[in-house]
Amino acid sequence: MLQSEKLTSKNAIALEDKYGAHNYHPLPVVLSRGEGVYVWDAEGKKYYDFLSAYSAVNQGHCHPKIVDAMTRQAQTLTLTSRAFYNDQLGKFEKYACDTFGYDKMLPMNTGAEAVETALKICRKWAYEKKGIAANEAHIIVCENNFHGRTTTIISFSNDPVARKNFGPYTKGFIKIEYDNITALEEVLKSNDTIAGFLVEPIQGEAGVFVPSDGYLAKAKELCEKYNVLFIADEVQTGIARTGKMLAVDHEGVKPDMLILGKALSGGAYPVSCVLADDKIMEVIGPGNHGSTFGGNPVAAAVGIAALEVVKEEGLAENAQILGELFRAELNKYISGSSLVKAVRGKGLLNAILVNDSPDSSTAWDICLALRDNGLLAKPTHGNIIRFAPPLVMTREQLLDCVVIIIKTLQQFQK
Ligand code: IF1
Repeated sequence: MLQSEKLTSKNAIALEDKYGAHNYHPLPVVLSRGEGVYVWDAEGKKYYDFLSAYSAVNQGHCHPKIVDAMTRQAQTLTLTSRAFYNDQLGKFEKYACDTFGYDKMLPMNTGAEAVETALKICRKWAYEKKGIAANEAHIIVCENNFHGRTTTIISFSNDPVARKNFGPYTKGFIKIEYDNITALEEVLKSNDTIAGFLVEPIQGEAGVFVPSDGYLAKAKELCEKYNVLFIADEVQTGIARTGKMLAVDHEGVKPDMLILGKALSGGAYPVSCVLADDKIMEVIGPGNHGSTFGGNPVAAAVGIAALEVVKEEGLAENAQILGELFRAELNKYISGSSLVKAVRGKGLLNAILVNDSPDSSTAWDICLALRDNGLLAKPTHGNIIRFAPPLVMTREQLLDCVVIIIKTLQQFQK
């Protein structure tokens, strides 16, 4: 079989089913092309993408500026490893540091790797700067978190599907309720082995759970008071998704460590990083951490282009405005419907709660019908449907999508 051979959707699904590990349950649609807010399946049917590869494709599919940066760099130099310098990485590091207001960046590839990186830096900082006794450091995490798939990260997950039978688990994590500032303070004041607090500014996988106003600012304040690093996982919420460059910007919080991934490349290439100031990042020396591909020249070229697009095209402002419009339009429908309980979210990271049990197939069936009507979205936790289109969407396109979504929901109205 040649790579250029054209497959039907049916054949493509059959191949994945036979030869691929079954670690996913995809919506049955086979995509073969993307441009901006649209994707096309193998038979040429066009869809609005309302997942954006879990918020990686904020800048839209195949953004010409990002593709151009990637292809030009791919034809020039792709990989040197960090055994040598390359002439792109420093530019990317400076651009990201200037954009987000940090002294230093540590580049990696995937979100999970960047989370692991932050955890390692946090522990090392705790022993070398805070003075916690060897191997005693704890990092506070939140219930229903999602930070990736590595053995350490799933060790502090409470999702049995992600975690069961992957033990023994990594120690050193304390789990508290999300959006509960008292719970955070209780742990901080009763335990002097706390190194950091790792938090998603909005919990994505938990079903787009937005914490109460002021939660992040208060949590940051408490972390300062107890000399604990506030670590924001903005892999999903960052890079304009929620209507600001970062979700923490809504509360004017500057994390001690900022974790970025996904849209840091516009979905063109795996690019992630941790940003921190020198007083933290200086605990990392040669040999302490690294990656063959992290900081490679293609990633660096793509990363700069992806951030430039976000600024040049005002994607944060667009996400803010369209997000408000989206929730307002859906709320009009919800007020007269018993099928959907609520719409929630920030910017263009939203979800609807289907009024049925998480064990029912209603949300999945709605997503199949949305697909048939030309819009792709995926259920999470059984009865929640996430809506996260690329941020390059226009007002007209968004209103067109609202029509599709409401028309589809009406098909399910009993
Ligand atoms: C999958 C979810 C989203 C993330 C946060 C780190 C990572 C992620 C806040 C790790 C990744 C992904 C991974 C993807 C599904 C997806 C997801 F539903 F599972 F939770 F987006 F909502 N921090 N999230 O959301 O980044 O290593 O994947 O690059 O299939 O596991 P990664």
